[in-house]
Amino acid sequence: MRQPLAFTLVNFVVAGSALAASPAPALTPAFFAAHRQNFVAKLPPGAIAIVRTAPETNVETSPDPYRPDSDFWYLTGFGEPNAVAVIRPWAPEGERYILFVPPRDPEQETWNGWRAGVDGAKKDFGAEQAFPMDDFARKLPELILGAKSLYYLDGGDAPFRERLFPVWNGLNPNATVPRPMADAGPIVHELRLIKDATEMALVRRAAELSAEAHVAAMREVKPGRYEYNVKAAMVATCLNGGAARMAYPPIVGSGRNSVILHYEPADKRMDDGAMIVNDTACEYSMYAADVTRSYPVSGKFTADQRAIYEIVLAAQKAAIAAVKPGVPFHTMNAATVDVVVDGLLKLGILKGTREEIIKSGAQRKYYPHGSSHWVGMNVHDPGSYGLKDGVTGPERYRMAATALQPGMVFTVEPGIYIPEGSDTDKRWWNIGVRIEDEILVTATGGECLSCAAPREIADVEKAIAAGAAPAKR
Ligand SMILES: [Mn+2]
Repeated sequence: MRQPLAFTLVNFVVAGSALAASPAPALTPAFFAAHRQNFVAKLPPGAIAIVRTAPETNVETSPDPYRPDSDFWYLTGFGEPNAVAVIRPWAPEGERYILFVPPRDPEQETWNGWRAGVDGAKKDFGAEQAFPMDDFARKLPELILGAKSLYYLDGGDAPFRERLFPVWNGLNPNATVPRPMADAGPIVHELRLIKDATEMALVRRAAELSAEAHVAAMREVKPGRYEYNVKAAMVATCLNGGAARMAYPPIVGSGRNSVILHYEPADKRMDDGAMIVNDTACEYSMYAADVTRSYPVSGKFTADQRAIYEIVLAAQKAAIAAVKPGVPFHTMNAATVDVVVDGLLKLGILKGTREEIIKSGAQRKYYPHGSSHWVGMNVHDPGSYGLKDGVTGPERYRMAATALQPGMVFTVEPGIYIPEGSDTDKRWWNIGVRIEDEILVTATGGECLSCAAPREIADVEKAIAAGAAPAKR
């Protein structure tokens, strides 16, 4: 019989695909202990942290395997639902790290999988103490006794938080204001922003596997085939490479769907002459990738498709070239906007001067999103962009002030989308192009993790030509 551990921790130590270059590192309890140590170092003296994982999913709510909350997993490595971590740095040794977990239960395990149980939580996950989850409410008052402030994470389980607060405030029934408490999210998210060596290897693996999937997808492209053939090639490559799931719902849109930023149905026949935007990537061992390629169904760019594509590619390269430690996050977006505006002016799709257009934001008609976001355990990782309070909408792209540091990972993904009916020559209609890669900040610049997916026109055309198989449904 397999040990319970095999379904929890080892669940994330998936054997590397034979195809991909970077080996997957083994995740040890020390990896998570280091995250807890860094977290504790950021807590104020006397604080207690209570961290809940994500609510359980089932076949009705998600077709994918259960995914623990990213923050909870980052701190614990514990992959089962219905668990809570309690961290009390000020308590005596042996009472500082406590896990509440689903207890061993042969009948329940037969339905829903192996459990680590209370013993496994101590032995395999480093908990100094562990209890069945059902004991949490009863033990909570004694655990919070002596804590000066509460740092919590509810893992998306709002009822958990609502039950927690009255207990915390109930410690002093005479208080007229709530006792000090804060969302622990910003602290964990700041840590997650800088990837350690193991995390870098996982992000790299997710990006490389996704790049491999994009090559496989290009081989599926041919007039008469369907968007779902492209999507299926992506999903097959990710899962064959050991991904537990996709990093986000695949976006494969051709023709008029190529100008929809988040087109999900993938049910349309791919017609000769149309462009495809394929924004699809794998999640590997809890780390996401985010990669987009765009190409013509015919396998050969028309002059007009090429003209738009070359602007987007030049914009992406300009932004990647600008990456280095110390520059503010908005640098990449500004670099893409300059190139996109200049390119659209040259084609006559925008009119005026670069300065006027950027000031009025007129380019947003065809380039409506920002160039970059953090990537990590989540595809839109929650690290801070260094925005002042109240900055919303497209201003965010211009104002993101966080200075780049080695170990940060983000996308560079300019795009141009010209919907039918746009105020342009008809020949541009329904051309959508987005090129997206993941960049790791190094000591000297930016390293593209996903650029093994072809993006030069000649390379893209070659990759599509390599898959001249007969049309299928
Ligand atoms: Mn993205």
